[in-house]
Amino acid sequence: MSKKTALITGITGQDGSYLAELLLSKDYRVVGTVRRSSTETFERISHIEDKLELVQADLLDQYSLIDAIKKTNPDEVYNLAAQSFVPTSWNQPVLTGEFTALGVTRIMEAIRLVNTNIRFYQASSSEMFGMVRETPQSEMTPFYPRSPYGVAKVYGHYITVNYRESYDLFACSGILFNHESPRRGLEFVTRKVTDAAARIKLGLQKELRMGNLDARRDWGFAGDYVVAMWLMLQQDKPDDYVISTDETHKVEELVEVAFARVGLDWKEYVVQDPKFYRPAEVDLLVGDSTKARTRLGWTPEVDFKGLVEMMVDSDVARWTKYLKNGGDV
Ligand code: NDP
Ligand code: GDR
Repeated sequence: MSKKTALITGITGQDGSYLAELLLSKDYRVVGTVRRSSTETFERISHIEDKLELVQADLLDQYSLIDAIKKTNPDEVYNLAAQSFVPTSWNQPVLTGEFTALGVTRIMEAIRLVNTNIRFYQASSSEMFGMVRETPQSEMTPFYPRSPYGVAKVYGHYITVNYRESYDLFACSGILFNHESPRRGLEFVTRKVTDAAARIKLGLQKELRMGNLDARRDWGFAGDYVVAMWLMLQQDKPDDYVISTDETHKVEELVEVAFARVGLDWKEYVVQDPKFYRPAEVDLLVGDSTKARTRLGWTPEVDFKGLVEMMVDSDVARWTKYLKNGGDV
């Protein structure tokens, strides 16, 4: 049998890099879309770049998406690209809607025009549950998004469901709860905390300014979550799945575990700063991933403490190398 081809939008992001590694290990031909920038943002895929094909495309540009799909002829398309940082969605709500909502329609239109046999994965989010209507949250829980990002993801989810029902596309929406890794962007809370704990331990930073420490999230490991994305596209029928650890922890616990890993008491370093509070907060998220566990046979392998410690250790190693090399990472 010939190799399967997967096309990943957002390959330069956290999830794109882990998914590319997974698919390469399964002997896929892996194509990623990248957008033009004055400096390359390929840090997360530099270790596998020679095994990937990269094509230029932007979620804002319909023709570039059609062209990318036509030229590369994928069996599977994973739409991971988005404006993914919740606070930015209040500063750039229209752009967030263009990327994160309408971008999904553009890529599905490209699939519909080029080849309706392509299997499609949409990166939906637990942020769609927002002010939660029930706890824990499952595929049946109504949405109540609390940010322009969450609203845009609800659109992305429903357009995926609608194209599946309108055009009989094999289109799946993965409703993924927060997932993190040493490759997480530095502005997200987990990485902000693990990076700061490492820097404070090594004398590179004095304090950590934080927003709401009472928010609760269901945090898992990105490497586990990309397996669920792939499994969704290997089933007989397309469907939507919640992917989560089914455990919730406060931001305060995250800070405590991260600082404890480097032998520090977080209370001596963490300062609360109104700048990091959001206009509307999502207070509590905890998933019910029973459907994914029973139908896909998926289970996460890394737990909360293991995840935070993995990230702290990685940041300590990175900054230790920086200091050893006289300020060059
Ligand atoms: P990242 O922010 O790390 O990566 C986002 C990717 O999207 C980058 O590759 C970025 O490219 C690309 N991108 C942004 N805008 C455009 C555009 N206009 N055209 C083409 N590419 C674009 O996100 P994650 O890897 O963490 O998340 C992947 C997806 O999953 C996102 O859709 C996110 O919203 C969603 N999600 C994430 C969760 C999480 O906890 N991580 C949970 C639930 C959903 P560039 O490098 O050029 O900026
Ligand atoms: P989230 O992730 O908004 O859940 O979206 P983030 O890590 O940004 O925030 C999680 C919670 O931590 C609280 N918080 C802070 N957050 C940040 N970034 N910085 C701070 O200083 C800080 N202090 C407290 C927040 O208020 C929030 O409650 C992520 C993204 O990856 C989305 O793309 C994805 O869809 C969802 O997860 C599931």
